[in-house]
Amino acid sequence: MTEARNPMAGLTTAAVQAQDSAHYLHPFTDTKALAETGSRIIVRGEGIYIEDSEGHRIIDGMSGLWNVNLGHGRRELADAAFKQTMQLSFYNSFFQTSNVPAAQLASEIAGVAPSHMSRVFYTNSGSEGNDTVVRMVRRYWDLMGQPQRKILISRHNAYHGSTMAGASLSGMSSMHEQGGLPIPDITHIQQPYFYELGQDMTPEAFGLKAAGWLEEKILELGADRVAAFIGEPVQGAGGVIIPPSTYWPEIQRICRKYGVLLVSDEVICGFGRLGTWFGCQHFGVQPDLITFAKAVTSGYFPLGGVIVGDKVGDVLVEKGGDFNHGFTNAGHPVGCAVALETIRLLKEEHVIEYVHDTLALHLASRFNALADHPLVGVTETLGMVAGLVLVKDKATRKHFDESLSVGMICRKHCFASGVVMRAVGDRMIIAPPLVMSLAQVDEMVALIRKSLDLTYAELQAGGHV
Ligand code: PXG
Repeated sequence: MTEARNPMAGLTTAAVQAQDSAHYLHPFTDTKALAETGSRIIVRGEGIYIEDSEGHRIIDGMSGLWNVNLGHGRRELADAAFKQTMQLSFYNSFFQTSNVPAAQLASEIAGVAPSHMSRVFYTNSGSEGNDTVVRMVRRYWDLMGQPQRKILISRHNAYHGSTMAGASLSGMSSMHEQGGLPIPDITHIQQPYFYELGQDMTPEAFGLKAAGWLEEKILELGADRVAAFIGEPVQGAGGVIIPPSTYWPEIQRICRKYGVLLVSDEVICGFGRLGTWFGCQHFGVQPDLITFAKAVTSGYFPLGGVIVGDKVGDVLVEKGGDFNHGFTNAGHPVGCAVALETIRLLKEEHVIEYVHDTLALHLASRFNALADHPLVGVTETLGMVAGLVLVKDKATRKHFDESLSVGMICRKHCFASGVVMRAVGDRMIIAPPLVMSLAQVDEMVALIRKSLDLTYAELQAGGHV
């Protein structure tokens, strides 16, 4: 039997679950609670589907974790990794050495990034990318003779990673409570969440108002102390919060007015998710720095980094001397080879054009039709991200009692019905692969509707609706 046909290594599901709960401390997980239910063991992926150890085939509605944009099991990506491993499995970039894929990839990324951005700093993850951002913007302002510009402004309910700086930039109190965060000189403003905060405003007016919170914060702190503003074009882990179209251009105007650097965290939006190479291009803004990770390799190899705009890059290079920051695996040749192949496939198969011109429109029409469901307060989509809010009462937008964990009930029914959806409180979200067929979108949305029906039935049985 080949290994592919024996993905359980001869073990039963229960045996793997026992190893898992005894030894594997999962990220963002209550280990004790998980041990009681046991993990779902995923053993295979093909295209838009994953399969668990009990043989259930499930649509991967989250593209792994917002990263497997080209779908599972692409031979071209495996071959690229294999070939590069045999050619040169690793060499570092620290001591005046480089490798072919790392140099080529930096050039390719500069080619697809906005035209004023020509340099790349590599990391292994989005979190390390954002740690790099913090160090890089502070270094920039030191070199500019303004060392007092140290503060980074982020937003509540943002997600920028789990390292000390990443978690500090993240606007999640549950993270800040653990570990004495945020670190100094990181502060937050309110998020541009129209459905919750827009009240009777138009989306456009609300977008301007929400951007205005940045100006208020800059003035409160003193502009000469503010180094940068960071935001995700669309907040992902926060529940697919899509800002009104007026928001980002106004944020950019404010940053420029006060000389504050603009950082676009594109760990989720980068490499095609919104139907453009980067989310900032959809919203029409030119950031000074872009954080990327995840889909740069379609999730086949851990790789991330920062794309550096020339305003910052020229200063770092011309005046900077050593930048005393970097990771062993920076520019890992195998990861860079996989990323090069990912970009080649995105281009050759016109994936981003397909998302922009066809797939996202189809997803929007099908997903937005769910708004007629009695549980759904609102639906929102942009590119290949979509979210809906589960409400007790559509007219008054009344939420369910938090203790019900209605999102987790819905998520359970999604899994059982054959589609992965992520629950963020009572927001249900998807970010499916960019290579779906239109028929697969229909199949996925039908399964979501079925799961909503099952959730409704369960809530009704419990007397909650
Ligand atoms: N920035 C953004 C915008 C992200 O979404 C990171 C940084 C950190 O990247 P790394 O590679 O260090 O994880 C992310 C990661 C979720 C979820 O529950 C989202 C992420 C990670 C884990 C869970 O939706 N995004």
